[in-house]
Amino acid sequence: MTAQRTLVLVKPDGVARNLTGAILARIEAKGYRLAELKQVRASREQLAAHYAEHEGKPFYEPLLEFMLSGPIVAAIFEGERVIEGFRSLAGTTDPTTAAPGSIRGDYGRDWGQAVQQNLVHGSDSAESAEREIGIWF
Ligand code: DAT
Ligand code: MG
Repeated sequence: MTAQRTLVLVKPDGVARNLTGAILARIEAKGYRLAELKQVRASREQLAAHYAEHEGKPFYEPLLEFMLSGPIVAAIFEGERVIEGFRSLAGTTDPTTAAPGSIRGDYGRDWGQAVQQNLVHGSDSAESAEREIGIWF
């Protein structure tokens, strides 16, 4: 069996704050293998596919606007249980209260736009990972 894969996005806030290297270094330091990496400007179509589960929610449009606001770094990381491992490393969705020691907990907070600016995305299941990898790579 090949190692599990996950899609990681460094969102526009992380790229704009020059935190891409620090974030990727933490994932590598935990032991996951960087398999693919690129910087992209997302299209609305890509984001609509990526965030399809959130369509219709009050934060959906602001979320897409934020994700369109600047470059994104997309990566595929590999390793045993990388999906749950990266979600743990990322921390909970709200960066204000995400645990210190996590990426969101250490680098993020509320800047006045709710929880949108939380630095990273990570797939939440094997099915999501394969679907999302197809959208970005
Ligand atoms: P996660 O990114 O932790 O998997 P999610 O899939 O529930 O969280 O939501 C996707 C993104 O949408 C999240 O990273 C930030 C934004 N978001 C989620 N809930 C929100 C809310 N209540 N208000 C504003 N933005 C929200
Ligand atoms: Mg999610």
